[in-house]
Amino acid sequence: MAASSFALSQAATTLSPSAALRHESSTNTTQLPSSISTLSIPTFSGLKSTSTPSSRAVTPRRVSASRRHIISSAAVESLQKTDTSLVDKSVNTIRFLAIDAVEKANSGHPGLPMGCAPMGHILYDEVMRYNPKNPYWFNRDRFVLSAGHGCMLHYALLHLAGYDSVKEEDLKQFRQWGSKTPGHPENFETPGIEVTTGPLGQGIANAVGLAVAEKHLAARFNKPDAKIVDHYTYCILGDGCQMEGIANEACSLAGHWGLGKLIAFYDDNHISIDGDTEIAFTESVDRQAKAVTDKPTLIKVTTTIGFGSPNKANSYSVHGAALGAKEVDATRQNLGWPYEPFHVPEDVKKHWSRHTAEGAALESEWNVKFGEYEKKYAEDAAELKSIADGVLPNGWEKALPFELST
Ligand SMILES: Cc1ncc(C[n+]2csc(CCOP(=O)(O)OP(=O)(O)O)c2C)c(N)n1
Ligand SMILES: [Mg+2]
Repeated sequence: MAASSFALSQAATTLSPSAALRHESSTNTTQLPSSISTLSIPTFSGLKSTSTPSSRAVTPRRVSASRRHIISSAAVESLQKTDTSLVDKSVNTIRFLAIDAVEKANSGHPGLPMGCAPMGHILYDEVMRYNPKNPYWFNRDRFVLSAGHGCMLHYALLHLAGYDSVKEEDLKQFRQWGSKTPGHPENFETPGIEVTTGPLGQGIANAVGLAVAEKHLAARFNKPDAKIVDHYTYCILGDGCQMEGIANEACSLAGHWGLGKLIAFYDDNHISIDGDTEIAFTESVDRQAKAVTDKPTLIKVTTTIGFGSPNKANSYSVHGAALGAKEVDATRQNLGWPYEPFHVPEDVKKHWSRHTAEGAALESEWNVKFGEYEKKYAEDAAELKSIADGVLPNGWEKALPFELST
């Protein structure tokens, strides 16, 4: 086994195929992390499982006859009509916002958002705790799209969730100079984007950094009667991130430090920029998978890149180029999407609108908690505040090994 796959395996657990394929209502609440292994992924979504956990654990990734069969059959699979449930519609809204923005810009990466839309949907609609009207709320869950090229996924999610930074006009300005929706995510451009990503592997390394910050602050400031630092870090990483050494180094540390509140999803679509990953990447990244709560979690989700596109799904041609008008039409036809570009159906809008009130409630609940903490532990509260605001403590310059000239 390659050293790098060992590093990732320290952080690994996987969904059982049966859990991954079970279709449950989006109204189910998912407790994390103890029941993360039962997180259900809707079947309509383009997610599929290609092997059992035990066979995955021992089978190296090579172009086998069965894999070739999967590759050739997946385009047929994507021809299946989706059902008309609201979640289905909502997931397709994410897909078409990405398709339309890339089409309008005539550049970008539609394949990842089309394949990962269900994952993103589950995270932003069911799992994560955030306040769209205050992207900087201290105790929010963090999300990092390590495969930054697929950023239309993140922009579409922020848009649906109600972030003011990504309005319809911003989606229409995707990849334009000075827009809020650059071609790779930039944390200083777009409130809601936590980390600038683009160089593959950097995002997961930053996610490890965010998770260790959470763990450190929790250890430093939480009290037996007041858990004020308490949030998760989620990350989606792709094949390209897995190939980068830094991902393995960072995940090795995450495993060593036991960052149990780091949950990463590996978009295992076996396609990268130039073709099938089998041509260059045959590691088994989920070896020794085991569900544990004192270690970070890596969930391998097998997806179809460009899901829904009848002629381009499951191929590198959908990785980094607009689908083209003809294929966009064919995809609209295939997924039963009658709407004009950038349209968000009313019922989908309504479904997502609850996040504004829910997010505000989450933040004010935390504010009350912090107010109580402040009364009991004034010094700690002041220090945490200054850390959160990026203010250095009085006398910080005295710790420097040289004198500051003014
Ligand atoms: C360090 C680094 N090397 C190369 C690139 C250029 N690049 C952008 S996306 C990509 C392929 C990524 O493949 P994958 O993660 O499988 O994404 P998918 O094709 O599944 O969307 C490459 C090589 C990059 N962004 N960063
Ligand atoms: Mg890939």
